[in-house]
Amino acid sequence: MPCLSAIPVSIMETTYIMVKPDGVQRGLVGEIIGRFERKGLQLVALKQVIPTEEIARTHYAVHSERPFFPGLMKFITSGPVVCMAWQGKDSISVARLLIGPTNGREAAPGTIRGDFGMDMGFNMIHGSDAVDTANFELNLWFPEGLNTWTQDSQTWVYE
Ligand code: IDP
Ligand code: MG
Repeated sequence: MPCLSAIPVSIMETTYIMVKPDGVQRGLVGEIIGRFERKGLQLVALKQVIPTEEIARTHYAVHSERPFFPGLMKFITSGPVVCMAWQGKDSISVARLLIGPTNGREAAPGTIRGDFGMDMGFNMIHGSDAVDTANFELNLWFPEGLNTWTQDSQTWVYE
């Protein structure tokens, strides 16, 4: 008998994705949204905001003692970001694969950072890294809540 418990269980998740000010300034919003759509993820919230110092600090609180933190705050509050929530099986890790590693110079071609990025701070996009951080970030940026809707094409995305 195969050991079924060894098979990883895929669960429906929602991840917080944000196009950072450099991605918005460079006109990459449509390109980035297109990649998430084409992958088969479902959009459940979307808006453009100019982050306040307070929301930026809360979002990146885990990095508050790092030397790059002041620069990161200046960057994130410098202009509009595009906030999104994307739903799908394992959407948190799937999104991180689409995004690629932090430094664009080390990110593989085919990933968003690998295709468009050349730096560490200016890396165009944020994606939640775990279920608890995703929930924290979704509540922070979307206190109004997310949309619940049925996307008919999802029946052709999952077997
Ligand atoms: P991640 O976005 O790939 O999860 P984190 O390590 O969580 O990367 O860092 C959060 C953000 O802080 C990065 O996306 C990047 O914009 C910025 N950052 C991280 N490390 C550096 C650095 O060494 N110099 C400048 N900015 C950095
Ligand atoms: Mg991170």
